[in-house]
Amino acid sequence: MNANSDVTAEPQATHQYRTLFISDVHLGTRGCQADLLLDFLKHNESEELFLVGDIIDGWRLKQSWHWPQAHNDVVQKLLRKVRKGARVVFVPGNHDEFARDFLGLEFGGVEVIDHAVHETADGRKMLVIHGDQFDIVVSHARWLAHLGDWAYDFAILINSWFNRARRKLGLPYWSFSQWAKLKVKKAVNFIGDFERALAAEARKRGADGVICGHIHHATIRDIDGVTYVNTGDFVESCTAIAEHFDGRLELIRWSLLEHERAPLLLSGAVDPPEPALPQKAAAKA
Ligand SMILES: [Mn+2]
Repeated sequence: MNANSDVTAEPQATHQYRTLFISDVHLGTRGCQADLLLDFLKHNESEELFLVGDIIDGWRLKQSWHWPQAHNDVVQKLLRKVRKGARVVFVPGNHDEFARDFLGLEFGGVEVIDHAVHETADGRKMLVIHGDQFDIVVSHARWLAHLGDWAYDFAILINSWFNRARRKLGLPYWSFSQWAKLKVKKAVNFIGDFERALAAEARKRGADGVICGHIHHATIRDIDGVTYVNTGDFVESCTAIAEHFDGRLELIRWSLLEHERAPLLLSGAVDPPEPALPQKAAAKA
C-alpha cells in the first residue's frame, strides 16, 4: 500500500511557493469543492498561507448543517500546516464574518486579522482583504444578498405563472431568460465596479496592489497602475494565487484530482508539475 502511494506520488511532486492565497472555499455548503482543495493543499506548500475570507460559510450553517468529513479534513490540513511551521493568516469575509469578532486572536496558530499588507519578495506592498467591504450590495443591502441565493429558482417559478396570466390576457410571452441575460450584463458591470473600487482602495492606502476574493472571479491584472489580484474560489473555478520566491504572482487552476491528473500527465496533455518555471509569465488570467 505504502509502496503504491509512493509510486503515484512521484510524478505529483509538491510545489513550493513563498506564499499562497485562497478564498471563498465556503466550507459548510454543498458547493464547496473540499476534495479538490484537500488535493491542492496536499500538493502545494508555502511559507505563508493567506485565507482571504469566506472560508467557512456561516450564513448557510445557520440554516442547514452540511459538514462532511472532507470539510473537517480541510480544517485539520490547515492546522497541520501551522504545526509544520507555515504562517497561516485568516482574513474573514462576509460569509464568515462571525470571525470578525475575534480579530487579533489566534486559533490553533491561525492569525485572524481584518486585512493585511503583504510585501512580495520583489518589494511590492499588497493589500490583502476579502473585499465585501467594497461591494455595495453586501454592505448596504444585506437582505438583497441573502435573497440572491434562492431568488433565481423562485423567479423561474413566478415566470411560468406570470406568462400563464399574460396568455389569458392575450399578451405575448415575456422571457425570463432574456431578462436574466440583461441582469448578467449588469453583473459584468458589477465585477468591473468591484475591481476598480478595490484597486482604488489599494492606491488610497499607498499599496502597489490588492489581493482579494469575494466575487469568485480569479484574475491577475493591472488596473490603472495597480496590480489587481483576485484569488477566485473553491466552489466553481477552484483557483488560488501563488507567489513564487522571486515575488512573481501566478494564478493556479486546480480542477482535477490527483488520479485524474496522472493519466493526462503521462499522455503529455498537461504540463508536468513545475519546480519553478521562469518562462511561465505572471499573469495567466
Ligand atoms: Mn464574500
